[in-house]
Amino acid sequence: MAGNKKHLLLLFDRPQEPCFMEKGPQRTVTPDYATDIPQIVSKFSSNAQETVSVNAVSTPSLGDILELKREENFSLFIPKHRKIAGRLIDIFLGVRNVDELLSVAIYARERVNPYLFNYSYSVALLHRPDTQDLDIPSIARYFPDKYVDSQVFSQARAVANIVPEESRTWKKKHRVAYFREDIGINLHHWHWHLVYPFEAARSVVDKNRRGELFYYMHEQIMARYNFERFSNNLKRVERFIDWDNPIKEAYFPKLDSLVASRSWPPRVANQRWQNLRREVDQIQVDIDDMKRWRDRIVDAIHAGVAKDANNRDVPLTENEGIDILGNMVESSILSPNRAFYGDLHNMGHVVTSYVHDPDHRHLESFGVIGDSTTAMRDPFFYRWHAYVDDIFQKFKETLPRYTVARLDYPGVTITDVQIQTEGGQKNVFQTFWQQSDMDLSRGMDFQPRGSVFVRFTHLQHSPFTYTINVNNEGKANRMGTCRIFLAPKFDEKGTPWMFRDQKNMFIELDKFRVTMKSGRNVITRRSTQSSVTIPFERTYRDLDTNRPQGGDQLAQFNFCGCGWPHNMLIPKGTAEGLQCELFVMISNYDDDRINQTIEGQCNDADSYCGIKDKLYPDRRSMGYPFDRMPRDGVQTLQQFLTRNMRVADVTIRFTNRTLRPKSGN
Ligand code: CUO
Repeated sequence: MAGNKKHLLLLFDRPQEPCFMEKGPQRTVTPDYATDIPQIVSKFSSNAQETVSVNAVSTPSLGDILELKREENFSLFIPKHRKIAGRLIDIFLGVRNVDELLSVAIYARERVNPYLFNYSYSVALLHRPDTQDLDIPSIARYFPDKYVDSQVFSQARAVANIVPEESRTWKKKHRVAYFREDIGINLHHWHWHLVYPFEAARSVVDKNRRGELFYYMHEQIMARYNFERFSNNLKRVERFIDWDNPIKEAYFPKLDSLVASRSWPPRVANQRWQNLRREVDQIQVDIDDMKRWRDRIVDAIHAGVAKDANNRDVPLTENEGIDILGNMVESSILSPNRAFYGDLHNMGHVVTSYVHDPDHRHLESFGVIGDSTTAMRDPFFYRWHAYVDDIFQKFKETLPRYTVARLDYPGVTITDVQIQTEGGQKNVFQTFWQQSDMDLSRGMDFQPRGSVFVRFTHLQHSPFTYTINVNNEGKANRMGTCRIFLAPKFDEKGTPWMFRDQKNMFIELDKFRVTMKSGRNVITRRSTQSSVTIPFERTYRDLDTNRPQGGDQLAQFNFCGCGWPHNMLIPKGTAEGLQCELFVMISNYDDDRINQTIEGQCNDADSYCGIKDKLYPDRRSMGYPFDRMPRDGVQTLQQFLTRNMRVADVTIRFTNRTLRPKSGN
């Protein structure tokens, strides 16, 4: 049969295997484009139920894209890699229609490094007008080696060879690093960077407020990680500020790369950042370069003005400054002057990832922190991002404080806030462990067909409902934005917070529009509706078996895969109950509103991911009202409150029990 849109997705399957081997549930085979090896085709495709033919097209020149060998690892943080990824994306964006894309993609897939292919192809499918309705499958299914302990694969291979056609399930041992190594969290982070690349065609990179969202999404990761640390009697992460000092944290990934056929390099304790001289990656960076970039950025913050390449002023204004700064620090191609402000955050990842082999004398590749797919596993990721966040906070400290007038919603008073957990007590969140199964067979190259399930254990919470009582003193209906945040009630010493510190601990739980009639209103909202999360099924989606048939459900399913995994919405808490403060605010919708239609768009995790091809759906600064220092005289959260805000004392109670998978496997 002729190729069609859905066949484009088959090219994600079994990334190391050639196209002429069967892919997908129909065991579809596509020709090995432009190489003619019919004997092998017939040998491998004898079971195929579907064959796709593709049109001959003029083949693109792949040039330096081929310099990254198939067995090497790929990282967007490495300038050479991101340059060739940009070229490949442009090739995929440049072909005229779906038929040609299929041909060109098959041609490229046979030749290009599989990680590079997967990344560039995903970005292109997300951004081409004729393919953006396609769902990009979860990368964990195709490159499970980036998420799952290496032992699992040797077991999977051994058993898969003995019982070829049955589903097989293995238990994966739970580890203490339940947050850092959570598959869903790492998938969210990968997907976020897929939606917001920092280098590609300008039309792909230049999204509304992307520099600000880089700041905010990573600020929330830090707040969430610190919350988990509090749940385990640990202090907040210390930012990595003295770059000449050794890195205390060791990290041993225990992952094996199935594609690169080698393990990820570990980092032993007390390594120091070194100047990089890696000709093979075309990287030459000195720690002194990093220090110069840092100083120039800090100077720009203090001056309130950056300089572009022509030495013209780029003012860091109250509303847009954070966006410009985000692009400078990350950095993205939107940086006002990349030569001058450099590539600070990205190079922090790179320098750390090569700390074991800075001049390539051992021919080693980068560690997990050098790849956005795996970076969040490394404890040092949080020390580096704590540093990066601190730069943004320094800038925020220079901005005007919110006056009462910019916080209040005259005539709107919240009189009560509570949460009710299903089958539990009022104002108590319940957390526990849950097991789930994921089919890895799509990533198991050259293995017999049939499902290969891995069982993994992750954090979970009971569903709950917010109930918010609001009084609208006006005669007419009023619209507002309800903003819900959560933070620990006490600092690590057990003393009540100063507002200036607690504001950075608040994690966003939800944000939604409300209409209030005159008089008393009771607003209820379910935890599963959260504007920061996507449902568990979508994080781990299997496009073939979970896909709804049509209608509303299908539209929901088609929303993008970016979003915090829902099972990680509530931090773990403690057995005795971690005391927290639940903050609810209703702001005036007139000051929040963005005029646009978003129907059919990917928007259910818009707080952290924005909305595809649309404006960020909230006019306020991201993190409002906690993104500024407090007004004069405000020391505590209680003093910060205006009538349209309310705080409830809540606890998070963790029970050390493990629920079996829902499917009962
Ligand atoms: Cu997401 Cu540093 O930006 O990993």
